[in-house]
Amino acid sequence: MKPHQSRFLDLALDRQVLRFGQFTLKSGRVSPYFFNAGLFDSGAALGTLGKCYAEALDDAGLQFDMLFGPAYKGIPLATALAVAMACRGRDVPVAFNRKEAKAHGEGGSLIGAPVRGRVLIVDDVITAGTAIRESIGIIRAAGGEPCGVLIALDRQERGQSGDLSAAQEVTAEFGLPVIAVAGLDELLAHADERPQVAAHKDALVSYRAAYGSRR
Ligand code: OMP
Repeated sequence: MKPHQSRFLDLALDRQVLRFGQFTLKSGRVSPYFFNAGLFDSGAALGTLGKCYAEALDDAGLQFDMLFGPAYKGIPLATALAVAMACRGRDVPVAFNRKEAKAHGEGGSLIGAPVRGRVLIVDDVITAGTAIRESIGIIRAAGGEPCGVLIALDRQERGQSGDLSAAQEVTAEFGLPVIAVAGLDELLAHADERPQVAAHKDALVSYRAAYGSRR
């Protein structure tokens, strides 16, 4: 596990972004853990998260022209990454969408920099990939070309087609790399070092056996 992955998981645990219990997901699956990125809710938390995203991107070496944060949770996440990148000397344009188009004032459903060139989608978590598919459509309709997806946590669950994870399906279907700061694999590795995770390791392993990707 890389240092930024461990820092990210510790932050998520400290801030209760990562919680254990029984949670019904958008997919209907009942999960022993949930990742609520809305609880990265202070400047310090978003600052650390932004740096973790930036380090995951460095590792991946992906080329892109701008960032897109899907409403709502992706908005502060893409912004945090943009600020982290600016602190490292790259001023990257950032845009995001509204869920409901605005009919007055500047109008439209996109906010921020014009959507063009190679667009990196920045979001919180991928389970079945529905949210990512929506973003791809929004970016293309606006004239940009999605070039990849950066998420905080990859739950590494099977998508719609069978053995592949939802992230692997997005790559297979759209040719887009999906980069995650950490995945269920890293969370399980972290369980061996952090007692608050260790207590839930068996439940996590059973869940992965039921719904985890097989490749
Ligand atoms: P997919 O659209 O199925 O990939 O699921 C992503 C969305 O699921 C997120 O944007 C959240 O709305 C929600 N979610 C979480 O936020 N955290 C989780 O741990 C799991 C889910 C989920 O419902 O699968």
